[in-house]
Amino acid sequence: MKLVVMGLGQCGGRVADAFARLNKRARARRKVDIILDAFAINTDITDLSGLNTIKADSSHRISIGGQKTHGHGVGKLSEIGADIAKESGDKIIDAVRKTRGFADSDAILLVAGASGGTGSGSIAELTRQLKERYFDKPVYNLIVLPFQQEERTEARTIYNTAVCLKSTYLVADAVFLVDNQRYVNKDITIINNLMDINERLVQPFYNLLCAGEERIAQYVGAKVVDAGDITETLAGWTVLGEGRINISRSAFSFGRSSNFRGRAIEDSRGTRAMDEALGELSLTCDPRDARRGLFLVSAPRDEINMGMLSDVAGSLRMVAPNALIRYGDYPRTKGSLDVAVILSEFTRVQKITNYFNRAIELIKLVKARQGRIEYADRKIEDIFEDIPVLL
Ligand SMILES: Nc1nc2c(ncn2[C@@H]2O[C@H](COP(=O)(O)OP(=O)(O)OP(=O)(O)O)[C@@H](O)[C@H]2O)c(=O)[nH]1
Ligand SMILES: [Mg+2]
Repeated sequence: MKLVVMGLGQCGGRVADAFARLNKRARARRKVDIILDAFAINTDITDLSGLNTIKADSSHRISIGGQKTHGHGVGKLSEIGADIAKESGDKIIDAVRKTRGFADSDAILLVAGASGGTGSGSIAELTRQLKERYFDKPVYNLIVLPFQQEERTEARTIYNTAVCLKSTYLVADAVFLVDNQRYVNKDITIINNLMDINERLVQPFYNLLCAGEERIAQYVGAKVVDAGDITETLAGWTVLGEGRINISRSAFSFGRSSNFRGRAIEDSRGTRAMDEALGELSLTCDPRDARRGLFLVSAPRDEINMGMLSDVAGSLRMVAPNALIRYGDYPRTKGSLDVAVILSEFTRVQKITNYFNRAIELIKLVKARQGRIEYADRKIEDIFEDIPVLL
């Protein structure tokens, strides 16, 4: 599957940069292209120049809203981010449309941090404009949720996040949710931590996107996962993860173990990698609420067999019994067995409900302060309507 990736704001730009590196790796090691082009769009010029891999010309690092912000960002005011996206949509879409890869891409992925101003405010509006122009191309969003610390210290964090989530859900074909807090590592400094998080959050896409692009027969799976399988899986709230089991063999052993104990350990590798993938999901959620799922087993060819694939499918079905599950294999990796999993079309995500509830509390508080106390008597569904939509 081939994507065009557009990163909005600082977080979005850096994650798009990580996707661009993923493509470098796919090209160098596997001779396939999975990210046909990557863009960063920001109101902050300094952030644009801090990127490493996205091409440095002005049609790949696109500066917007210069008149409103003088190149310094929108300072968390996502309403301004949305206004700027409304004004700059044409400029951005023109830049993207002209690139070599756009026509050949299977989908567009827009990325933003939910709690900031530029990315959070512009992502839904740009998604809407892209969908309007390219109605036959899926447009997905990847939303990065804030750290717990950010939620504690600033009310605006919760409000922006809720507004962004509500807006993006209304327009995108699917919304990948990535929770920064899931990746926290207290031992390293924040910037390294962010770079580290970015590399880790794009990693599950690597095998998933490469698998359907392989043209060399020995690397094509018995059951291929291609762009069609992935687009059929993606709808609404979506999470993903990857688990890895190292396969260490002694220099003297070839192929599979003949010893029963060794064979049992080998046979359980797939399900163990699936367990790990489910433990590494990009957001804590209840898989029973997912309506669709997909997994891909990537391993050396002699590690993959139909029995193992159906065991892995069985273990996913146990935890996600309400999901229609697609799957496939990819005989490509050396030294490890990887399972990448996507769960999609969630009917309920507790963490998102919490953002909405907390934003409603904030809105009530503000309105009450303004003397509109009747808010206290209104039903929650009615107040939900009052969470603004940035479209
Ligand atoms: N995973 C990850 N999160 C990031 C990164 N940079 C910022 N964030 C998170 O993104 C949120 C802030 O969004 P930003 O992208 O900095 O904001 P912006 O879109 O540039 O908007 P303004 O600066 O307000 O104009 C916070 O929750 C940060 O923790 C990054 O490189 N990786
Ligand atoms: Mg910024």
